[in-house]
Amino acid sequence: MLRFETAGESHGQCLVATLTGLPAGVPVDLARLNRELWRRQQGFGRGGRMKIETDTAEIVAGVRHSMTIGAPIALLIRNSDWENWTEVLPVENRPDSEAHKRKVVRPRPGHADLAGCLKYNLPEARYVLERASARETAARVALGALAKQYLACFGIDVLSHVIQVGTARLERTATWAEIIELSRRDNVLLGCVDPEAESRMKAVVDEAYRTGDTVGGIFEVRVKGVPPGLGSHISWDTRLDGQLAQAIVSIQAVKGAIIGEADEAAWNWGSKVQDEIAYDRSTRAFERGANKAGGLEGGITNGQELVVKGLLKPISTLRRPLNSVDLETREPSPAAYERSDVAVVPAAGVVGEAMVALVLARAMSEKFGGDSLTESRRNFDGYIQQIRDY
Ligand code: EPS
Repeated sequence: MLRFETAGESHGQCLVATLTGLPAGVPVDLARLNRELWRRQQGFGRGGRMKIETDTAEIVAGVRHSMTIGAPIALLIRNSDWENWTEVLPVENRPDSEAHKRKVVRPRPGHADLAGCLKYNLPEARYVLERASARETAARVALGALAKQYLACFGIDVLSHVIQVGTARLERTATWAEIIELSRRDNVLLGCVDPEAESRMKAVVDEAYRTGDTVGGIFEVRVKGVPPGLGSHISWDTRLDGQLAQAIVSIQAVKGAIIGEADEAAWNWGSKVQDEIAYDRSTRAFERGANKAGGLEGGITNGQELVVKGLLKPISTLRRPLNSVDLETREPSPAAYERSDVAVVPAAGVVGEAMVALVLARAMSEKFGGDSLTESRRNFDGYIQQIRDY
C-alpha cells in the first residue's frame, strides 16, 4: 500500500515528505519533479513570499541512479524565508525568545487560527498557522510528481486547468491538447486555456487587489489513460470517488469537490445525466457518447477520462480585515493581517493534480501490486488483456 506523510512549517527550516510503497525500478526525473514545484508557485495573485522561494526538492532516500529502489522515498524542500525566522521560531527556547515572538492574537475568520488555539490550548495562533499554511502543499506536489512518474509508466497522465476565478468562468470544455499546452507554458497568468476568459479572470483578481479583498475559484483535474476497475463499490472507503473527494477537500482553502458534472446532474433529470452505453463489435469495446460521470461509476473507474473539480474559497487573510476578537483583551478587534496571497486557483490546481495522482497511484499499487515495476507491469498487462478479451 502506498503511504505518504509530510512535515514542516511555513517559516521553519524546510518541508520534509516521505512516500512508501512504490515498486523498485520506477524512473525518477528530478528536473520534471522540480518543474511541478515551479508550476505550483505561479499565477497572478500570489503574494511576496513566492519571490523569496524557488522551490526545489532534495531527494535524500529511496532513489538511486534516477530510479526507485523499493525503499521509502524521503525528500526535503528548504524554506529560503527561514533565515528571516531563525529568532522567531527557534527549535530550542532561549532567554530572549519572548521578545522575538511574532504573536498572532487576532484570529482570522475562515483560517485555522481560533479553532486551532482552542484545540491545542495555545494562547496565540502562531504555531497553528505555521502548519495550517498552504506552504505545506509544496511537499504534496513533490510527492505527487513521484506518483505521476509512476503512473506515466502505465500511460496515465494527470493535468489541471482553471475554469473559474471569482465570477469569471470558462464557458466551454477545454480540450486535452489545450491543457497540455497550458502545462508547458513558461508564463502562467491564471491557468486558463482560453485567453478571453483568462483576461476576465485577471480583471477579478485586479479588483481584489484594488479593494484589499481575496478571491477563490474552481480548478479541474483531468486524467487520461485510466484503466477501468480502480476503486470498488464494495465498501464506503474503497470507493474511489470518495477517496478523490477527500484528497481534494484536504487541500488548504478547498471546500468542495465535484466528480464529473455532478453540479449539473443535481438539478437535472435522470434521463439527461447518465452516459449511455454502446458496443462496437469491430473493436470489441464498450463506448459512451459522453462523460458526465467523470470516469467513475459506483466508485469504480470505467475507463473514461477522470474529471474532478475543486472548489476553492477565497483566502482568509484579508488586507482589509474582518471583525475578530483580541485573544488577550477579548475586545473586538480587526483580524490580523500577515503578508498573503490574493488568489491561488492555478496553484491549487497543481496541488489537485498531485493529490489525484497520489490517490490513483495508491489504487494502482493496490490492484497490481508488485515489488518491481516489471512485476507490476506484468500484472497490469495481464489485466488489460483480460478487459480486451471480456
Ligand atoms: C500562507 C501565507 C503566505 C503564502 C503561503 C501560504 O506565506 P507567507 O506568510 O510566508 O507570506 O505565500 O504559501 C506559501 C508559502 C506557498 O509556498 O504556497 C498561508 O497563511 O497559508
